[in-house]
Amino acid sequence: MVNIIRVFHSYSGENCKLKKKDLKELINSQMSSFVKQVQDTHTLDVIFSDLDANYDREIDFSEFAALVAMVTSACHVSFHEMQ
Ligand SMILES: [Ca+2]
Repeated sequence: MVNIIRVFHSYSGENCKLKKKDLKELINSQMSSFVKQVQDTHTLDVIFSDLDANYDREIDFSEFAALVAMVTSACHVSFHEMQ
């Protein structure tokens, strides 16, 4: 949990919110094993708008936590498929 918060902070800066480019960097560098690399703008736009629950064009930690939950859930399914 602490690591998740640290990773978020390392990309969010002082205002504790991710802009679209920050989210792209975070996904591509920290979640590349689990989330297909976000290269095209459309995919990034879809992920970003799905997460931005309050439509302020930034991703706060609670919105980011939804992505962590989705990735964790997908990993759980993959884990069972490998057994
Ligand atoms: Ca938001």
